[in-house]
Amino acid sequence: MRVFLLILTIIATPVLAETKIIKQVMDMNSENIDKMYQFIPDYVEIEPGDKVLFQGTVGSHTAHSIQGMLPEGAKPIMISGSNAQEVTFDKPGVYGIKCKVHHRHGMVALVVVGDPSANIEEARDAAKKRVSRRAQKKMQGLLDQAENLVQ
Ligand SMILES: [Cu+2]
Repeated sequence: MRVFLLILTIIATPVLAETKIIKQVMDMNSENIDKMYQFIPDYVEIEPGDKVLFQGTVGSHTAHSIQGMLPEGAKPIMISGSNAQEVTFDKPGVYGIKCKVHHRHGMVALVVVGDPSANIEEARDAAKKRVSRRAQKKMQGLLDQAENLVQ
């Protein structure tokens, strides 16, 4: 009986994993080109095992990992042509994400999973080479934000 109750308790305990949403948006009415193509939000903090739901990866928008901006062993993110796709982030560190079409207009985002120290320095170096000039300041700012979480 006790074992049965224990099993029941385990089954009934809700999984604590969280899901955050990142939307891809296009605002052709914006006067500022940096605001025309965006991930909103462009920065999220989650814990290992949590998920991000990428929404609006349609039309010309995509969500792709930026080369060198993901923890070792993590699977690169490659989403296109999907209105809603969930990604589970298991490995701690920072994940740079770009829209392949609009990253040159500043369309980049950063997902921080747990302690960013796993790869934040490598990611910063990679960003200098792999992120477009227009998105550079934004991405370095997002990395600065993540740096505050280093334990
Ligand atoms: Cu885009």
